[in-house]
Amino acid sequence: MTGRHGKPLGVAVVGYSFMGKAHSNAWRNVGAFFPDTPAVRQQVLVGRDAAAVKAAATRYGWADAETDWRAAIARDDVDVVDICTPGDTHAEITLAALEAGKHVLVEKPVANTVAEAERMVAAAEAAREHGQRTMVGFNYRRVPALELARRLIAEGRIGSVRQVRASYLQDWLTDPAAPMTWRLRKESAGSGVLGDLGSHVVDQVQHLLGDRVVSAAGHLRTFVPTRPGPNGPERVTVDDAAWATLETTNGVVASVEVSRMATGRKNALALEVYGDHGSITFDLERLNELQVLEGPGGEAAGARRVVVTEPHHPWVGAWWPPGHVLGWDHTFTIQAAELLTAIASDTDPAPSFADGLAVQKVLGAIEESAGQRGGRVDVVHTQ
Ligand code: SOE
Repeated sequence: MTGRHGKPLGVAVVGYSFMGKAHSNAWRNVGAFFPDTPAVRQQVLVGRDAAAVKAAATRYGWADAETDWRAAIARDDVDVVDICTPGDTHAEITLAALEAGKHVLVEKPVANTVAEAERMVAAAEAAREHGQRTMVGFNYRRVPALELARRLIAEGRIGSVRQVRASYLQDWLTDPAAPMTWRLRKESAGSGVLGDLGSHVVDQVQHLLGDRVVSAAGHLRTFVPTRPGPNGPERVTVDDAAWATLETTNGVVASVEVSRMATGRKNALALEVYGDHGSITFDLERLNELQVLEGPGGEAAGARRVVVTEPHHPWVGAWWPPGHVLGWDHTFTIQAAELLTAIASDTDPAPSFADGLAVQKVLGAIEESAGQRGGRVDVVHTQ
């Protein structure tokens, strides 16, 4: 299958480090595993360091490298702009790409502020009239086990949900000598672990429940206030860890805990959903599994381990035979496939920019609450 003009859809990825690499791998593989999606051509990889971006482009299979994202967006052979840059540039690049008539995929969090996210939603709505599609890269929505969990919850298999326990813990900042990065500066990252990992968690809470968070109480903490910077010690201006309790429209209470200083935890996203007659739990470090308890059961009741590798499980049929597990990188390939499918079928892909904005509002409420010693703050959704 080809793009709308009979030619492969040209893709530009802006950013070539960790996320740019993950997305490059996705664009490279998507056609092989999802042959019914429109064909793509890896047209151009964008980065500021000419030599480094050129080397990355060669390594990851891009036709060209470019140091100016505006030049990449202006190209006629680019149809999709995929933004993998720090959050402070998301709004500017997105608005320019939409203005230039492109489809846009933007990494999470959608933006650094609610105001920026609102501008992006408005621009996406206008561009939609011209058939342009927009999507936020909450890649954990593409973990087959989590999509199965969402479907089971929606079918009422664990009953009416009362509470959620959600955490996302990493430890790459445990050492106080770990150097400054853009992720630790408010001007580039917007917030610390709250936006980086908290955004995934809040999106999962809302997505798994099909519900919106309507109030939040939060607490933020920066454990290491200065770190070695390029010009000597530099102040860390964002949070290292964050905690929150959230309430949803349907009265579900979720506890959230995120940290990049949880010694020994590498990339531990854990989600536990408790209903009135069952529960579902998930741990990203065991990505192909769900623990499911359906109904109260009898003497031998207990959660059963479901290995989510059957061809009828979400997206799994595109990959390997049962038991041949998937990994973190597959989520990005599935994400690319979902966007391409939406482009080909003229439908709205999810997660939308409005979903990104809904997350941003919750993050904003957590920050506001933390600034007033944890008082509960309402979240008002207009979409
Ligand atoms: C760094 O904490 C990071 O790369 C996040 O930015 C990603 O969203 C997460 O998936 C893995 O960790």
